[in-house]
Amino acid sequence: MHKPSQWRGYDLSARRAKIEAACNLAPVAAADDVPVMAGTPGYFAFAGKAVPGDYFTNPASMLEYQARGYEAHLSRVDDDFVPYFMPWFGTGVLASAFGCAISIAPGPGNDPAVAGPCVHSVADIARLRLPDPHRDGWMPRVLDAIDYALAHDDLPVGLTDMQGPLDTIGLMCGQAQLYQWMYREPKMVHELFDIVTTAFIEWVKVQKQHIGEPLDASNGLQGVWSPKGIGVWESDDDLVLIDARLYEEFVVPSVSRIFEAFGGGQAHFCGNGIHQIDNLLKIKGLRAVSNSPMGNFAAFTTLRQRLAGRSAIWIQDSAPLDMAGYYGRLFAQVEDFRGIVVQPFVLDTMGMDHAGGYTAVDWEPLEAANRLVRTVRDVIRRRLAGEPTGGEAPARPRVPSPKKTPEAAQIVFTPGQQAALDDVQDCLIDFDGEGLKSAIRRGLTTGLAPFSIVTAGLAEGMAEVGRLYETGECFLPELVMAGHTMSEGMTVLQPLLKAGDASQSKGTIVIGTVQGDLHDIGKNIVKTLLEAAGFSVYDIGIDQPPSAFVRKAVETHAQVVALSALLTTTMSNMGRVVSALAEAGLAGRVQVMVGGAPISREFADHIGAAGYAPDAVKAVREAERLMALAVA
Ligand code: B1M
Repeated sequence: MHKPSQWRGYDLSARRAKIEAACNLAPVAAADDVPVMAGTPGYFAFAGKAVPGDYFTNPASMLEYQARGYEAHLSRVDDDFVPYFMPWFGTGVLASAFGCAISIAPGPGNDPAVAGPCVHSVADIARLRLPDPHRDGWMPRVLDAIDYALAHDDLPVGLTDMQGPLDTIGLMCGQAQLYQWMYREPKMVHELFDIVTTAFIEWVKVQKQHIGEPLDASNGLQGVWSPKGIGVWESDDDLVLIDARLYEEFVVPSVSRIFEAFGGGQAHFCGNGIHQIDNLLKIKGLRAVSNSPMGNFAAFTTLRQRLAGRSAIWIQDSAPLDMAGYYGRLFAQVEDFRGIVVQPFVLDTMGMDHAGGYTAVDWEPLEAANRLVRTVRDVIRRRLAGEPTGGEAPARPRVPSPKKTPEAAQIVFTPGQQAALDDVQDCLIDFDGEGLKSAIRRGLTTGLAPFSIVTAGLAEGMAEVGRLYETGECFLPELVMAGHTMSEGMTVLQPLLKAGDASQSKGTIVIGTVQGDLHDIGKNIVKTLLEAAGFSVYDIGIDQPPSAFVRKAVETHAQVVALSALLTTTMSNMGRVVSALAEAGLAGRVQVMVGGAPISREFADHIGAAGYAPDAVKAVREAERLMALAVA
């Protein structure tokens, strides 16, 4: 590998040696032994102030932006960062090569991402072919950027973003669909993992050939120079969404294959993945885990304790606003800093709060980076000296069990009816669609009203699944499967409800993700559960402007418009939809419900949205409440 010891006069070898020691789990005697590197400039466009408009279309522009940024970084920031050119084209390059369209939300500060699934059926899977990196999707752009950088600068060049097979297949199929197939079509999903894993390996090999780096080391893996033994990086963000059994069956063999091909590797995820620790340790060749704890100090402590001595851990949060408080709490219980690499991204306009949320900042990134590095080293120094770090790990609030709904609590059922309702709930929780239909039919023969079967049977079963979801005893695939099973049961009840007493409990909902935002996993779950509960739902997709919501609401005579957003930068677009509905004369007639990780009831109040739900289960109840409010 071409491994210059200097770049533009800055010595890189000591930095590399430090990272190598950490990755080899060498003992840490002093704070300075722990590599600390602040990622500036972010190669992301997200929250970037000065990313050029032609960043993704002109390799010269990308190279110039990064090289200029790294030079400024090296001259000002006293850290262990090893610069390299990151051919960054967002998170959908591999999926695009299988046929997914890529879109870049309009406006500055947006990154390319998959615009929607490209696999809709089993037949689509049979048609998939291994991509040609010189022809398919956005792969040629990555290779062009690599070649350009090598020809025009002596900056080392690293790999593009590498979403792993789980994330990539989620993007290709849509996560909600994938999770159902994991249960219903496991053989087909194994085939999908097989072809995507092969494509992943081939894609990394082609990039490495162009770069001229060995298989088992890299100039750069998502921000970090990587020594021999860590040849590849794969993002496994969706591991937080699925349970350990599914991950072990589908993902562990695939990631093991990848890491074996590159002499070892590093797996990344954001958030709390402690339910997957045993699985991570089963991955052959796992040398490092990169994690954004996102303010979950207890989960990080557990992860750290379980990985200690077995794998390095790269901490990859966005830079926190309260640096001393954040790292004080994060490291409060770390006994041994072996294998720890601290690698925050200092974004130009966003910082992270203690809860992992993002808040606008007006800091000068290089000043913030220097402050961050000094703070982290000081916290580590205090911890090593046995002094308090200023952070006691707080107890995380326990999720309360849901109370029975008033209707369900008030109605008294005969023993036969109660037995039928129990069967309905059991079948729902077991994802047994056929059994559920039979249980519903049995319930009807005991004299149960269809609406009672919905509220006291299906809704109670869903509430139980929701409770298990909130307490981490089940995960998204199970929520999706329960929603799907409920829809199957509803096929028996729907015709009866149409003629019967519960027609007012249904209504029309337009749902979508707001402009600038391409996240749709949560929105799709909400949609599934709303449909399962008997609403007519029109899904207008992701990245939708206010006019699209208004148009669809008018066309479908919707009573509720449901908006989802995952990015702090796109939350404000929800307010624009509220205004657009008012301008179209629909205020009051159409109620707005908002949701998504950064959204709160206070925010909903602030933008004038009557409805808010923190999760998909509560979204159904909230939609029912809003239906009653919508003025005909
Ligand atoms: Co993105 N991403 N992402 N990402 N991503 C987050 C959200 C982030 C927190 C990661 C991080 O910083 N560590 C961060 C956002 C920071 C912020 O602004 N607060 C982030 C970022 C920065 C980005 C990019 C900008 C990264 C980049 O390219 N530079 C980019 C953005 C592209 C764009 O949108 N323009 C990006 C891209 C992606 C992927 C494409 C790779 C992928 C999305 C795939 C997809 O959606 N099809 C992705 C993913 C998967 C995530 C994480 C890992 C998971 C999000 C998720 O789906 N959660 C996330 C980090 C994390 O949380 N661990 C992250 C599961 C889902 C079920 O939860 O959507 O909250 P959620 O839905 C819940 C509730 O919120 C609620 O019900 C759902 C189920 O209970 N709910 C509603 C949702 N909508 C509702 C509507 C309602 C009611 C309830 O009524 C209408």
